[in-house]
Amino acid sequence: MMRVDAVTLFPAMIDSPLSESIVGRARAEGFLELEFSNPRDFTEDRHRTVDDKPYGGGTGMVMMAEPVYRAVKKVRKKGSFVILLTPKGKRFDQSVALELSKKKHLVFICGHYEGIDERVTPLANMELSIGDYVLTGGEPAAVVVIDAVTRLIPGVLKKSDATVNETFTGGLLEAPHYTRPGVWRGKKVPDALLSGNHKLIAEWRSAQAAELTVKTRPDLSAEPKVKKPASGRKKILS
Ligand code: 6GU
Repeated sequence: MMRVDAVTLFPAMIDSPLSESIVGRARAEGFLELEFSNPRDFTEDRHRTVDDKPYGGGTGMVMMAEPVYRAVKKVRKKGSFVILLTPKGKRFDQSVALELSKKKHLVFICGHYEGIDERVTPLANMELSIGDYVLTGGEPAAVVVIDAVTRLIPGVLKKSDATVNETFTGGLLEAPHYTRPGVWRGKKVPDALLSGNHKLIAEWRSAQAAELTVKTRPDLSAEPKVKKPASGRKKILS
């Protein structure tokens, strides 16, 4: 079981997509407990103000520190792992998903508008981005991260095999999949998959995976199986 709290002004942007399909079932079956904490509920002025103009000028609005701080404090416990979603964060990938899937309690802080007052960033144990493009807020990124993490929680997927052979876990893209009919609009399923020979099928799949990866993601082919230690400064014997 994993507990996740999302600190967001727009909980429905996260709740709704994560109520469907596999994650929806994981929630219904108690593998994932997802709750929301809205900074707007922690304001005290008549207009329940959560944002203000940026100091120094510029476009857009900035989320105020205090309502976010109070919303986080309400849900954070000892042992919580707090993640700030921001395009400035570390790039999210399958290895980060695997790391997060081992935590008992995750708290996601979703910025909206131009971002959150910088002074709340020390609340976070990690800053995460889902890629090099700009979203309207951290909410769609929270959906992506929670989805990728939930399917790694033991018991959520029927065959845990599905999480070891798949794309990225082995550092490669997956071989293509086919299902019935054997011939569809003149297109045949590759012979190897119809052979019933498990060794042949495994060999065909690794060859396909290698070829596909070199062709479309040469950056993944180049990546070492075991991450090299950060280069740059070499350790000096003293
Ligand atoms: Cl985490 N937030 C926003 N606003 N934009 C993003 C992102 C996060 N990751 C990629 N783009």
